[in-house]
Amino acid sequence: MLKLCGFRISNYHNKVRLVLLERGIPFDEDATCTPKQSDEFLARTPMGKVPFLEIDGGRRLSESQVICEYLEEVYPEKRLLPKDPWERAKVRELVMHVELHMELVARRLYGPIFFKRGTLSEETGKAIEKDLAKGVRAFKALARFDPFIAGSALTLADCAAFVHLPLVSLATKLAFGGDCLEEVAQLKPYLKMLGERPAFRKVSDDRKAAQAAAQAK
Ligand SMILES: N[C@@H](CCC(=O)N[C@@H](CS)C(=O)NCC(=O)O)C(=O)O
Repeated sequence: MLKLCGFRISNYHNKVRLVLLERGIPFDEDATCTPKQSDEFLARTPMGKVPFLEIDGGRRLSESQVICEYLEEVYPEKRLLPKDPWERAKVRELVMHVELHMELVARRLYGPIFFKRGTLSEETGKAIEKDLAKGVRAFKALARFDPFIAGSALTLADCAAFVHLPLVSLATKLAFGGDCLEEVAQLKPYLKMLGERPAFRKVSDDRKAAQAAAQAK
């Protein structure tokens, strides 16, 4: 049995949860795992990050993309990576660009913006804006919106885009007063279209509920 460990506000946790739900793969979830640097937690996930997957209570796997690709190989139903090697690589390319050149860059804003942790110097802000502009340019060059970002079929790239891009938009709006993704005109209708799929709607509703519960605490 699979157990997904993390919390439902985490975009990376939600990416894996989305894949599991969309593909109809049965799983348990421990949604109370928050990142820690304790020895006990590091023994379960080596960077102290979430999500991680526990398999049959013993084996563990970290890194959301590695988990999604493991699920792809082990569960043949309703795959989210195309069979053709070129098309597969293009999906991975999109995921990599969204995560490495957009989400990870915007993530440097989350501490000061969302958690009042640290401050954002003008110099750092400018560097982030510059790097994000490159990421957005690359995304615009790669995303097909046909109607999915890698083409006519839903893929892992859509799961990544759905959880990460709204966060990138929000963080840049709050930090810089403007959404760095505003110029990608197809993005809003695309995210709305994805949000109408039951698995995507569920992950989104559960994230909002988890956020409301965290705020109430
Ligand atoms: N590359 C990792 C990123 C996971 C990640 O950054 N998770 C966040 C929560 S959304 C976390 O655990 N942060 C704690 C930390 O960075 O120490 C993945 O794809 O799983």
